Amino acid sequence: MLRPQDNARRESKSLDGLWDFASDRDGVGRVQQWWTGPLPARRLMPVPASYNDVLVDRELHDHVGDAWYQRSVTVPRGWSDQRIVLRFDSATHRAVVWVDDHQVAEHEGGYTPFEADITEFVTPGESVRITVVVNNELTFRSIPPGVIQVAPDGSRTQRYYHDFFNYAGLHRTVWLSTTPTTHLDDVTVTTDLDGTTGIVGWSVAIAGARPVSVRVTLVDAEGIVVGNGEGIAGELRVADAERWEPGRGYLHDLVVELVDADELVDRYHQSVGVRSVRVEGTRFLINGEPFYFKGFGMHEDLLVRGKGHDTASMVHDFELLGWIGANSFRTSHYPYAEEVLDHADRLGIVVIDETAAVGLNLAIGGGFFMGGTHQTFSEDTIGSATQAVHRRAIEELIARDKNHPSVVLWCLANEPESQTDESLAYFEPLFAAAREADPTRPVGFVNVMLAPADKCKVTDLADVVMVNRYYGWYFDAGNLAAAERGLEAELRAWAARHDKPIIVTEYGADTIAGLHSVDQVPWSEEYQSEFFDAYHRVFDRVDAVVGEHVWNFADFATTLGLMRVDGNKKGVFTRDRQPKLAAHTLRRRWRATPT
Ligand code: BDP
Repeated sequence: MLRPQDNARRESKSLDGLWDFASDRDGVGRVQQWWTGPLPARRLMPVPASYNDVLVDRELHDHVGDAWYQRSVTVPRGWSDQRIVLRFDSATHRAVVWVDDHQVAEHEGGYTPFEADITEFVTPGESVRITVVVNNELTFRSIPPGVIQVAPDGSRTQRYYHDFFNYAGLHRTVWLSTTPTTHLDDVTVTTDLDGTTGIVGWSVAIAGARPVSVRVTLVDAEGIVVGNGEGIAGELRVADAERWEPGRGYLHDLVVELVDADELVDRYHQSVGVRSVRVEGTRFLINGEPFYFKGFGMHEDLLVRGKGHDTASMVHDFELLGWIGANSFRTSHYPYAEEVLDHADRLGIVVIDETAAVGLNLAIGGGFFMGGTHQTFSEDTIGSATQAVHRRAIEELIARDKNHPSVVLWCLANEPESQTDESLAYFEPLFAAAREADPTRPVGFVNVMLAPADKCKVTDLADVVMVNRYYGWYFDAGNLAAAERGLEAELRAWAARHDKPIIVTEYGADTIAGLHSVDQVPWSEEYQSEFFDAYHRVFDRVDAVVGEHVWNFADFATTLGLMRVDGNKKGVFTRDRQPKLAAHTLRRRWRATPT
């Protein structure tokens, strides 16, 4: 599946803007077939945005179930004899789509795109009604998992095992687009380096009946052709290739064309960053050079829009990453909008790309609302059905993001149970699926504090050790000397057990902007800053540590609870992107070393 594009053979039209919207509180829309006419009790809702915080409506904020979107669109009159495609960049967490009365698509998973060929249901120049039902329920069969509690009065509350608000809706652009009838269905690019020679491998998938041949042209950023090839798969060798590097997002354009004799049938522009990624012993190598990750775990989280993508906010967040000296981030805890990866590609920011598998651990959170002990991996909880959904989520993530040079590492889950035989059995096939889908990038997952080096079984499957640690916060809160000792002992234990690079993917302390103290008082700005200093002293002493990702870039929304003060406050920036004291601490450290 390729993204919509405008070129000599393809056109696209965004369907962003105001849509009709109705939340289906009583769950009757599917039975009453709401797609067959105008939505009842409709209001207007912007796309892209989460629907939760846009309107002043507490019930909608906490809505559990279906929500309906609808609009009409006139199909451009010039789109005859084309294949017409309707695409959703995301619909969280699952959706069914109708064009007029025809169901055209159904998709599970809130953070990856899906599309439908709607050519047979539309007429260029005429208008059609598009209806989407988006469902936000989390269960043991979804990624991420959750439980819906039903009160005696029948009202439903969504509970979940992760620490960010369950925003839902149409978070990203909806597209109408064309391709020729015989068209490029997919393009896969791989890159490597042989000394100063860049190697660009390509392979394409073609759909349609017309006999065509494939021609590829590699163009550098100055518009100079640096390679040519033919065939559905092949390899270009570029002498003295300009490389994509951390801090320098040099991009080539691979122009892929389908031709029939001299006629151009289809064309697709695929941007390419020529770089290599390898893990050797405890080193993470980009272009053969050891890379040290400096940056954050982030969230797609904005005032009003929730998880809705916003270009201005995205550009500003990247500016702040540059200001503070970060060279990388993790898409905690789900795949981000593709526009974010495009921007990382352009700027040379390195990305750890994560699935939405967060909260596969009933020891955390389970006791909070279910009482008793519950087995994480079992057919009654997270079992083979979840595993199938998880596997599809991994495959869809890799299919979507495989061509982004910024992505250097796949992260299959955040803090799952990983110390049991059941967890090993659950993850073994998922690691295999990721490696099959992409043999070129390392694969890992993020380990939780409950499963240290001598207990964790799943890290054996990974290329990189990734750990989230909260010494000085959830353990030894307020005692940074103890935190420093505990952290160092643990990281040394990981280094002794695995000959692999270690990335500390989370460390952080909740901090209320404006709260100050000369003592080491948790929640104060000084505490957050000194907390980071303590961690950094340890990282600098443990050679296998090749990365530090602070939790979190900015404060973000969560569910209500006594552990949270109007959300999670571990941001180095506030939710409206003002720096806390620790931002300056990080800036001094990160800008002191080159990218
Ligand atoms: C970690 C989770 C992250 C949380 C963080 C915290 O990976 O999602 O937000 O803890 O408690 O366990 O702040």
